Amino acid sequence: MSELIQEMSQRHMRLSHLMWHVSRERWNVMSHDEQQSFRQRFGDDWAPPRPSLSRDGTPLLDNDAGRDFLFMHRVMVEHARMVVSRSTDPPILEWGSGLPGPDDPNFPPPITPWSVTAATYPEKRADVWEKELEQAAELTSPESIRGMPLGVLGTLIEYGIHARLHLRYGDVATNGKTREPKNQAPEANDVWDEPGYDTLFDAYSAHVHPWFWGIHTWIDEQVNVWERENGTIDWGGAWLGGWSSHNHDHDHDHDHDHDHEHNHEHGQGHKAHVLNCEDDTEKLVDAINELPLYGGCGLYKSQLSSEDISRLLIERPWK
Ligand SMILES: [Cu+2]
Repeated sequence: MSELIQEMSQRHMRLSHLMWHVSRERWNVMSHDEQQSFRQRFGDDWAPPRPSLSRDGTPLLDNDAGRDFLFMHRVMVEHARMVVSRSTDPPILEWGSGLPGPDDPNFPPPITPWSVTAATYPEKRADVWEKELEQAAELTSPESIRGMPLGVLGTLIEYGIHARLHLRYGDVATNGKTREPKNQAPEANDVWDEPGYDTLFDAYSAHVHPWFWGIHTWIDEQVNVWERENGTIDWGGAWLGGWSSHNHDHDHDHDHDHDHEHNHEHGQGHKAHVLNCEDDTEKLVDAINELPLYGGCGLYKSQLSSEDISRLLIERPWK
């Protein structure tokens, strides 16, 4: 098994990724008192400064939560590149030069089990997907990105094409499992921590799936487009939750030719962020379980509709 999959399927990594997503999505559902008691029990680290959804589940466009989304996943991508660079693993899957088309034979949407069909997930249909890709191309064109706040870009991606990519490529996990409800921490149970629990439907496992890196390297490339159009980003204050990152020097001693067009310096002495979390898994489990449950919808189901995104791209209310 690859070192990357081993690293990503650690219980600690899984809990941190799930916690990062659910705390910013569920924070506004808690009352002020509940938020205070959460802070008292678990400290401020996982109390999101910029929740990404309103109380009723609407994505928030005006508080820069989308900037946190872009930064945190950029750090995850750097961490993954660092892990493979110091192992004998192949490079991570890179979609920075473009998302797979609706009929790409290498990346077919899984539609086999009864619960994972094109009827339940319209994203899996080629006609629907063609339109999604068109809209993503429009959203991320230089003309559209010029003058768009970074946080707006992050939110339009997170609750648009990103959520739909998870659903399009989501499948029953390799170990045959599906987990409900999706925001609750799983009991300590080897089933959920097996490397084979890798479904893109669940933030507890999505980052174990190799296509996760395709999705997030494409997103990361859009951040590079943003910088070309609007200037260099200062990521100061972007939220990583209880994860901290430090710069890690490493050499690209296996000079894979995947190392194209990163916006940072190439070659020796390359610095990558490395993720680290001091919290023990018991604390993370308790904190996740303290958050209000999702109702009928789970992670990656909260979305901005394509119609909403089209309207926003015309009205550009952030201007
Ligand atoms: Cu994520």
